[in-house]
Amino acid sequence: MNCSEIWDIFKKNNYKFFTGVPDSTFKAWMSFLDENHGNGLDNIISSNECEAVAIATGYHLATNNIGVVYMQNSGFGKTVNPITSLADSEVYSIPMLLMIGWRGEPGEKDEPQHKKMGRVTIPLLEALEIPYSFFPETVSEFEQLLQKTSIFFKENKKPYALIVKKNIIEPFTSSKRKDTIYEMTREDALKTIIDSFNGDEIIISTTGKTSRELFELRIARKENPRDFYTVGSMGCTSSIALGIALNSNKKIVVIDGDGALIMQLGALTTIGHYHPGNLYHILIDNNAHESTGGQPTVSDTVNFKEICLGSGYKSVYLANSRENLKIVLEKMFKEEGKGPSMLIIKVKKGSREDLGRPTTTPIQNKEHFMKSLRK
Ligand SMILES: Cc1ncc(C[n+]2csc(CCOP(=O)(O)OP(=O)(O)O)c2C)c(N)n1
Repeated sequence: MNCSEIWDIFKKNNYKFFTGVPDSTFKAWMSFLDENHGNGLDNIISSNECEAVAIATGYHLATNNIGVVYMQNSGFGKTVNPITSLADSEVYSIPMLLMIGWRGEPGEKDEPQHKKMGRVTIPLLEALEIPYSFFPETVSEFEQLLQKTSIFFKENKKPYALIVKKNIIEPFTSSKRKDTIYEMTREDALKTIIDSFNGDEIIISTTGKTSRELFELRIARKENPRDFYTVGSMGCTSSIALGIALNSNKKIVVIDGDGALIMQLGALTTIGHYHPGNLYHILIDNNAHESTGGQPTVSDTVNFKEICLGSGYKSVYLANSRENLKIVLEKMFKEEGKGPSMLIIKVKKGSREDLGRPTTTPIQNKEHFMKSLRK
C-alpha cells in the first residue's frame, strides 16, 4: 500500500489524529504525516511514547474520537505505565489504536538491541490484554481491518494494536526542502570533536547514527578508544555518563542527539543537581530523528541553554560552524573539573549512504570499555 491509500482509509474511518515517536519501520508513513500535518490530519511528534499515549487520551477526552499512537516496539515498553494505569478498561477505559513497528521480529536479521523486544512484543501485548492484528498488505484488507477496529472500539473502550512489519508501506518522497542552514553534518561535528581530544577522554555516545558514525571514524583512524556506543535505550546516554562521572575522576564526554535528549529531558535536572565536575555533555542538534528517517523533533522551539542553566549546569557553549566549534571545544575543556557543561552544536541533517554499524558486539564493547576505564 502507498501512503495516500492508507490515509484515505484512515480518514474514511475517522482516524485523523496521530501522535508518537518515529520508527524506521514506517518511515514513509511518518514523512506523509509530517507533510500533511494541518491538512486534514494532526501529527504530534511526542517526546516519548508514554507521552503519546497520554496525548491520545487527551484527544479522546476532548473529541470522543480515537487517536492513533505510533511507536517502535522499543518504545512500547515505555507505554506499559499509561496503558495499564490510564487507558486500561479498569481505569479510564480509553480507546486508541496503537501502531507498533516490529523490530527484531523472530527469524528476521536485526540489531542486538531489538532481539529481546522483538521476541516479547506479542507476549507483552497478550500479557497486557491488548488485542492486535498485523498491518495488512492490501487496501481491501486494511479497509476491513479498520471497520473491525471501529466496531471493537464501540464495544470495548480500550487500546487495540496494529503490528507493522518491515517493508509493508511503499516509500514516500517528501516534497519538503532539506535544510541547509548549518555548515556541518553530524559526522563533521564528530570529526571535529575527536580531533580536539588528547586521548584521556571517555566518550559515551547516543543511539542511532551518532554511535555508528563515531565507531566508523575510530576504525578509519585505526584507533581503539574508550568509547561506549549506546546502541539502544534512547535518551539514556547522559544518565549512563552521570553514573560513570560520579564514580570516576576521568573526563567523561557524552555525545547526545536532540531527539534522545528530549525523550529523557529530566536527565538534565539530575545531572545539574548532582553536578559532577568532570561531565561534558555535547548535544548534536539536527532538529530531527535522523536515524529513523529524518522526522522533525521540536528542538527548534526549545531553549536548551536556559534549561541546562536552570537545571544546574555550570556553563553552556554554542557552536554552529567548524571554526567556531574548535574554539568552543578548547574553551570548554580548559575549564577542567568545573562542569557539568553543555555544548550545543547546530548541524544540518544528512549522513553517508554507506554508513555501517558497530562490528563489535555490545558485550565486547562493554568489556573493552570497563577495562580501559580502570587503566
Ligand atoms: C524508546 C525508543 N523509541 C524510538 C526509538 C527509535 N529511534 C532510534 S534512533 C531515533 C532517533 C534519534 O534522534 P536523535 O537523538 O535526534 O539523533 P539523530 O538520529 O538525529 O542523530 C529513534 C526515534 C528507539 N530506539 N527507542
